[in-house]
Amino acid sequence: SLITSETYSVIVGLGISGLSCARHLARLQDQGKTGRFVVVDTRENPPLDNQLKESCPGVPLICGELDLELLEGAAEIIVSPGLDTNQSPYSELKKKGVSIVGDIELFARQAKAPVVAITGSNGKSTVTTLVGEMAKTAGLNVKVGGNIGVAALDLLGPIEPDLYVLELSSFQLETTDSLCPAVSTVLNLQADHLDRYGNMVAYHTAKQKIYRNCQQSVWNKQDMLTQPLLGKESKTVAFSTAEPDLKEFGLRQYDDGLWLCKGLTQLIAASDVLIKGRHNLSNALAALALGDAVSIPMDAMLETLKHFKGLSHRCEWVAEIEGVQFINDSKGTNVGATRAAIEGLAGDAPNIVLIAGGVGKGANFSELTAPMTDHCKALVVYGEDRNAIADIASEDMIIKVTESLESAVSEAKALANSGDIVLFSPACASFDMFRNFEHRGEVFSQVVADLERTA
Ligand code: UMA
Ligand code: ADP
Repeated sequence: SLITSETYSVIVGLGISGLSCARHLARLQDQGKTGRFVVVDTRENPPLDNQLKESCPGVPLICGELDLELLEGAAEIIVSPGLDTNQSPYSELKKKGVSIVGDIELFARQAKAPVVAITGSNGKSTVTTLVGEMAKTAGLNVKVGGNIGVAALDLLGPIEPDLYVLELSSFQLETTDSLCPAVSTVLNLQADHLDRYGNMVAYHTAKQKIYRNCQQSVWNKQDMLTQPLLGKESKTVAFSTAEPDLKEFGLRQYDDGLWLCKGLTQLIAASDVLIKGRHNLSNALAALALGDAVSIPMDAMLETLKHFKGLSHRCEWVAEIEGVQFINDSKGTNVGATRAAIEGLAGDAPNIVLIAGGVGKGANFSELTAPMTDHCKALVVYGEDRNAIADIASEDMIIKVTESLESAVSEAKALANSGDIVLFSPACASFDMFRNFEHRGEVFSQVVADLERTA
């Protein structure tokens, strides 16, 4: 009946984004600003159907195989980021002129306050949270969300904040056209999601979209793929962990140690930044450049860097058992992240026992060979792509292939001596064995806690 009677839109997917889109359209409906809509999901039991019933009573939900006629007749289709719009049926629908957008497009049409937009292969959540904390320390009313787990549309309310800080995935950027960020950044570009993109070119193109219509841009001088190709007319500032040029953010060595600097100005000693590892200094510099671009006062930003402890599941210290440190880096979901974690924690001699495994998403693991050879004494693998990871380790390294994360942890414990680090940084997605990276990290921490009790 929907099809013949009126214009309507279809939300595809009932995960975190789909639910936020339904709530948003329901609000607009109450204000008489939009027509009817329906939610569909290819899964028989989508995860959030109860929440939909509760918060949007009366909104129809259709599960299972997609109804193509329903999609074709829609004024607009709003797809969840987990769905690939370059595949059937969306690619054909696009050719027929059906508008296909995502949740960030709906957000962009509504939000008025300035937006800090952050993407990249790694460090997004850390930088997004940091910029949010910096704004809070400065007394601003700031809302933080996006790919970080709080849907952007759930940030909207009756009163506009002073600032939005959004973490955006390449998937979300693909389906967004109206966003005009006050400042945008691509933090870095390392191979990820190749199962969906096929090659780095398509992934690069999606990430570059963040610079479209931005007023200012921030990019990583050590990663040329992050340089804005779109939005060339915008003001741009670079950051790097090398010595900065005049208006750039970077690191300078002084007699009393390494300092984070803007041009020639010393901002804060690296030793005063609480989050550790060179990758985190890079994240801190990016956050400073972004905050500076939207005029967050420098003293508030530096204060934040002194106290920000970092996020859970990102190189997070879990326990010390018999002199061995256990670190949970479950958010290390690609090769670049795991490489940064190894290099960030490395000691003078190889003292890391690395636990890795899961779903490799089409990645080439060989980029881990060199950092493992330099800094790891053993490798323990588990999960779907365990053998692909084991294959790239150098021959003289101790390698254990296991069947579960539980046995991987006990093997790792047996291989580590006092002074060593057991680093859990999977370099893979988690969905072969876990709900998500948080669940995976919690299981790791639980297994370590059990070991600690019996030690
Ligand atoms: N799915 C179906 N059928 C459907 C709809 C979804 O099978 O009809 C499947 C998808 O293929 C996917 C899963 O359901 O495997 C979840 O996808 P989704 O698009 O419904 O996800 P949401 O629950 O809406 O969560 C999304 C982001 N997830 C993805 O992009 C896959 C979350 O990022 C994000 O926090 C949330 O929106 C709020 O903005 C997670 C993520 O893994 C953390 N992101 C990727 C990453 O960071 O690498 C991009
Ligand atoms: P994202 O949100 O992009 O996944 P996070 O801030 O959650 O990024 O960090 C995820 C993991 O990526 C960390 O646990 C660490 O291993 C690695 N990482 C963090 N920052 C960087 C960086 N700037 N460069 C490379 N790897 C990084």
